[in-house]
Amino acid sequence: MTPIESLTIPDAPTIARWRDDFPILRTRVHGKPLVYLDNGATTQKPTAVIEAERDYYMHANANVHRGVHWLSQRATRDYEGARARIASFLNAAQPEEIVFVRGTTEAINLVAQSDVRGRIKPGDEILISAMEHHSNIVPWQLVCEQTGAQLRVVPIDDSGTLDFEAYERMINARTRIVAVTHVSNALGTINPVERLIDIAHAHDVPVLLDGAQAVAHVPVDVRALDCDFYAFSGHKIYGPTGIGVLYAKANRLKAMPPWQGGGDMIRSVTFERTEYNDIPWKFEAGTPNIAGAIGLAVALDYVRAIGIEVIGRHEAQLLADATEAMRAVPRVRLIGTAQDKAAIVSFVHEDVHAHDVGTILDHCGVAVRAGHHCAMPVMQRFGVPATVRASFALYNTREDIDALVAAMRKVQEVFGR
Ligand code: 7TS
Repeated sequence: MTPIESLTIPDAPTIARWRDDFPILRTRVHGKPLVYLDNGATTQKPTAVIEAERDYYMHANANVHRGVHWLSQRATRDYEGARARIASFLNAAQPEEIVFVRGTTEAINLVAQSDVRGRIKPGDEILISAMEHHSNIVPWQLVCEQTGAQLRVVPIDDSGTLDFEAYERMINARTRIVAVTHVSNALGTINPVERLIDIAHAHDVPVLLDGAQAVAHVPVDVRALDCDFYAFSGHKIYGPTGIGVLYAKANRLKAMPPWQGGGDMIRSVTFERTEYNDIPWKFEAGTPNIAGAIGLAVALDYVRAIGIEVIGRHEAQLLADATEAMRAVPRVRLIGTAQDKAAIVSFVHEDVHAHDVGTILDHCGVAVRAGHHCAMPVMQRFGVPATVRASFALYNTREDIDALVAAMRKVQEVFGR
């Protein structure tokens, strides 16, 4: 991989060209130009992705894996081709390690129910962290309720950094899985996933990484990481909603029982006995989101063409600039100040509730998320009901940060003491 230092920061004309790829960025809201800083919730889509979905329905729509006719064969080729491109993006060993799901949430539920539930006993443990999104908490709580296993939570410090020593202490012979986020959606923390995986594997414990906030911002090589499972959502990496990926090592997928039953996941069915399909189709019951899979592959091609390291470099600059700018805003306190961070700036105003801040920002055309970010335990850890979160993507600019800061001045005017 090219060292990040050797890459130049993309210049303004380059970013302007990227922005042109995203038609929605020309929208005006409340009479002002849209400043879209809610990329942690979902990213906008480039024309290439929108066109790919349109093209599929215009010229290639048919069901997959079951038609002798030309269109069905074409749809199957495009759908399976998308799987191969996604495998290549993640550097998976083979396309069969890519299971199409609705998103990160479904991927984690699949692993919880199919892989973990069957091999976990009362008194066994599931290890997560204190910075998880609800979708990497609740599926494990369900497994615990179903089996009598125990959920254990690795704490984080005041900067939002994982307590690595606590992690080393807490993993033990009863741990059946480690499930941690690669990047925190509420704090921006990038976890030291290589080290976490090394230690888990030394204990023979498989690791699931929640890549929802990572895959669009940091390079992900599942083979270099040696993670057992990697989950992400298409819509957070410039792709469509309703499509996501569970990467899993082939031998794990082979050993896992199906999760949902139905068409396409079988080889043969009688009332006495059903033989299941090979991986990954064993986990893809029913007609899949064909257009979504194709759109996601195009989104990943788009990211690859720009280069994830180039995007990372640009976003690192945005993070540095936004952090400095927000630190200078009176009465604002940043929540999440880890050393290693993705471009997410979460903050509270000491006198104004996050929802009120969000509303004023919206009136200024600035879209942010205000709330608990589906990470209520993170809010509890920091003793706040909610934060305002500005989360950046490749098309954001220094001007977007200036607009955010100007809108914060408006907050001060309206609510300030
Ligand atoms: N994991 C993390 C770390 C997330 O940030 C999200 C969504 C999910 C899982 C769930 O992804 P889904 O596509 O299955 O819904 N996070 C956010 C957010 O921060 N604001 O809105 C959704």
